[in-house]
Amino acid sequence: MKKALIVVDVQNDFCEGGALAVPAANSVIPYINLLMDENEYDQIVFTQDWHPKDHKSFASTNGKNVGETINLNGIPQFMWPDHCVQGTFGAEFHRDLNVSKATHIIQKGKNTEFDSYSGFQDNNHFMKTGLEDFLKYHDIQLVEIVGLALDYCVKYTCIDAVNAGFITCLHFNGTKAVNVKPENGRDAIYQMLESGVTVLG
Ligand code: VGL
Ligand code: ZN
Repeated sequence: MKKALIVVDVQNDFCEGGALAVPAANSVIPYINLLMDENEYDQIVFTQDWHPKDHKSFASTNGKNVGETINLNGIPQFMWPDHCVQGTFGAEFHRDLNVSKATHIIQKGKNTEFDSYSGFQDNNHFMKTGLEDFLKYHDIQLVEIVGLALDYCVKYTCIDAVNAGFITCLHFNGTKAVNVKPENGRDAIYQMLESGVTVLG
């Protein structure tokens, strides 16, 4: 059985001091490095939030305040601070993450009009990123998922992995929530369990 590790969005803007800092984000990095050192994965895929500077998920692009929700192409869109702008320091992987272990990188959120929490597809389910094809091409049957943020990109990546037919495991010790509302991380775990994600640790 072939296994992949998917490392979601461990980028400077989501880490301590970043534009969209996830509380205690940096604590996932040593855990993820240890997993990668076990050398038990056939593929290690990193996802990277990679937005144009005028992305429509940014409050600034729409003249809105951070925390508001707008309608974007028919679906609700939370207004984020500018983050992970292509080519900036904030979009780079954290320097403590062992990036040399990655066998493939998926960049997402590149279309100004659509946000993309999942590593598999945008939030409107309009375009796939190529992650599913990559994993299936390499005969991956099981995926383990870690990274940031539990209640956004990790959650949607896990649920799409199940729906694409992969046995899907979340490492609870390898993820942290944004918790815009304090219960968001907990609710995300329940939604993932209901969808058929196995939660480890
Ligand atoms: C993310 C909010 C906006 C994430 C990305 O990686 O969880 N969250 N863009
Ligand atoms: Zn984003």
